[in-house]
Amino acid sequence: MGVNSTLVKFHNLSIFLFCALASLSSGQTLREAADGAGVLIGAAVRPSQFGEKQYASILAREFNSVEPEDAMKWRVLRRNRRNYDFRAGDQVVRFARAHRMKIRGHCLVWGRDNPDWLMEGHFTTPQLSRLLHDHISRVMKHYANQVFAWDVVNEALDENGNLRDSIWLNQPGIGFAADATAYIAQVFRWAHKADPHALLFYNEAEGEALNRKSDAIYAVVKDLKKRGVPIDGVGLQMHISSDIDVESVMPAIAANIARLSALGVQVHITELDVSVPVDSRGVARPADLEKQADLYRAVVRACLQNPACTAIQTWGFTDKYSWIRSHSRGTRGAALLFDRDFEPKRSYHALLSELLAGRVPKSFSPLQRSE
Ligand code: 9MR
Repeated sequence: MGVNSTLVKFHNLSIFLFCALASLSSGQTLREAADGAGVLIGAAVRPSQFGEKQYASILAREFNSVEPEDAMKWRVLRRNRRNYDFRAGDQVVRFARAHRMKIRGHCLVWGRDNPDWLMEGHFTTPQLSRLLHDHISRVMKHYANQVFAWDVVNEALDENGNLRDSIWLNQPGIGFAADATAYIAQVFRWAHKADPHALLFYNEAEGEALNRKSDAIYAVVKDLKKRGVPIDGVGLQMHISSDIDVESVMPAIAANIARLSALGVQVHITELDVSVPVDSRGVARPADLEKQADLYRAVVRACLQNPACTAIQTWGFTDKYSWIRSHSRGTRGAALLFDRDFEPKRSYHALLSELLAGRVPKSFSPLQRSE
């Protein structure tokens, strides 16, 4: 190992120790720091884990907001056509209320993860339209006054920024296949009617920086605003990898948040995780965990810089439970703030110190509709 790389490692280690000590001596949790900064810090949760003591206590201590990772999806709520099964979603609501946390709802309209009876039911357009309208109304009314913001539509665009074929758009769709975003406009209107107080979000993947996809998201939101559609925000998922170059990507993310906020919508970072390469035992290299911490820090900074970026949510919080390992067939993982033994990682300390650094005061309440 050369002298330079030893020096770099020593430098990085000192920064880590400094941040860790600073956050320990501040004695503050993410939740307290986020309350101070006026931003929501959330995590996607699995209610089946609430009985696990460490899981529940860290979640309640460190976060002021939760979102069910799967419990409010069609697959879970609509196991069969006749009944709505709110049990898992209600568990999330009970946990959040007991610990005074906000709840984001996810998600009402998505082409994926729908039950077989729906996907294979050969429904006609009028039948599908009725089914979706009924779903949005029932679910939003059930969770009215509990869920403050909903991902109404999730991932309607493909990687090139074109509308994805889906049961809701054109297979056979709910009746608007000829007019690009009209089906999105329709479901936002239904959602607003069902719960006029809820904040309504369009949630999307891979559109965080400046690229074809984020251009398309921008164009869709601009168009919806022009049509007077009640949309309050854009969810930028932020599933990113430690391989990306923090220096070049972060200015683009900040610029993207800025252009969206100029349209008059809020931005939530909805599904943040930073995956790193792992070995067969799921262990990551320290250097990658350092890069990961830098990326967490930079994402939080990009959000806090803009008063319209009002929530930062990670997709889970412990490496014990994350979608990444199975998704990457075991090659990546360790993407979250706490390790598999619930110990806070460098990324935790990076995020905490960034939240403690504070933010510009907001000009509106992030929890209410601004009309
Ligand atoms: O993490 C979620 C996993 O448990 C589910 O099996 C999967 C399919 O419903 O969805 C995962 O979450 C996705 C989220 O709902 C939308 N954005 C991408 C997320 C990761 O795939």
